[in-house]
Amino acid sequence: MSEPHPSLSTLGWEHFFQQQLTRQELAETVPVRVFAAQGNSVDVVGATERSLLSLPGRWKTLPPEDRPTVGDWLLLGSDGQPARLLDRKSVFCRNAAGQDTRVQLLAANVDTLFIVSSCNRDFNPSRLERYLALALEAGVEPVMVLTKVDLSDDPSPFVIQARQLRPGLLVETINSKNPASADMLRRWCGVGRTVALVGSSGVGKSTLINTLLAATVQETGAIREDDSRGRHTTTARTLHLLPGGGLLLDSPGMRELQLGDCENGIASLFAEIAQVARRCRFSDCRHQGDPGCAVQLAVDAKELDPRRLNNYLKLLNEQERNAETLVDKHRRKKDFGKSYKKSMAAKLDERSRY
Ligand SMILES: Nc1nc2c(ncn2[C@@H]2O[C@H](COP(=O)(O)OP(=O)(O)OP(=O)(O)O)[C@@H](O)[C@H]2O)c(=O)[nH]1
Ligand SMILES: [Mg+2]
Ligand SMILES: [Zn+2]
Repeated sequence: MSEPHPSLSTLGWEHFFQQQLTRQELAETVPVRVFAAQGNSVDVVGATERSLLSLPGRWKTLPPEDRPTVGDWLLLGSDGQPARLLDRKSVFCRNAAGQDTRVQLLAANVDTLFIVSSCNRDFNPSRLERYLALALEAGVEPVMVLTKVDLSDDPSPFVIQARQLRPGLLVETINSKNPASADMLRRWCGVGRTVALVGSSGVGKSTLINTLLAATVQETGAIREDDSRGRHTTTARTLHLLPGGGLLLDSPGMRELQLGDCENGIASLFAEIAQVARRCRFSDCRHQGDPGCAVQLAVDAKELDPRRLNNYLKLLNEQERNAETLVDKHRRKKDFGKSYKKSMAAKLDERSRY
């Protein structure tokens, strides 16, 4: 017996997407959600079908941010081919790893980000701050999920450290292998809600997804004994529909999360530093031994955490290194804005004729 197809709202369809369609598109196109995207092929799920499509030639020349990524909504034309990519509610991107300075999209239309870390040697506050900055930049609610609580004699130091990363941050401790323990995460997995799981390799993202799905859909792999690191078992980003509603996005543990355009996310995450920095003598103070630096004074007085200051400066530097890319990106955004406005004007024009 084949499984019943999910409704569009189960897949995360909402007014925000619906209102982007012209009358003609409403009549002639079919919305589908991208469950996986690899190269030029996209695995899409709609209310009546699931199919693996090849992107038509014209999509291949588009900049990465205008091509479909996992979580995106696409309109399929009457020929069954992708016709248009809908505007995103939220998007995660990073600068591609290594020398490549291009932007790489990680996921779109995510409601909640589970930042997964385990209660062991792999726990690293500065790395978690990268993910937090990413979530805040995208306007997506972050939840810190600390796994392997069953292997820890006392998980409380990890919880305390995680809570210090951001005032009011939600921190959950679980055993990813235990359904009763993982259940507490279901409150973020309501019908049509999309949760993305990120974190280093081996922290238990795929294990958690299997447990919540009550099925083994994702392969998992043992971590290395010597340093608790994972073996990069998951290699692609994929969406999974939970039987009771909700969508989970598994992703490969990242070796390197190079932050791209993340200025606002960083400012929001390190708000306490920005607040003290207003008292620095010079408005362009780098907080690195500059005269009259209030931030340095606050660190000396133990009012600011030196680790946080270091990470803040490091992430800001990363921004500057990526500046050239960002200039390109902003130019593209501007061009995109122009064409978007033009298409919106055309759409409104079309509507006013009915
Ligand atoms: N005891 C215990 N083991 C866990 C827990 N979570 C994950 N594991 C184990 O940790 C190992 C790695 O889990 P995965 O789910 O493959 O980790 P991942 O985050 O998906 O890793 P990548 O796909 O490499 O990014 C597996 O052997 C899991 O069985 C947990 O909460 N408790
Ligand atoms: Mg995995
Ligand atoms: Zn300063």
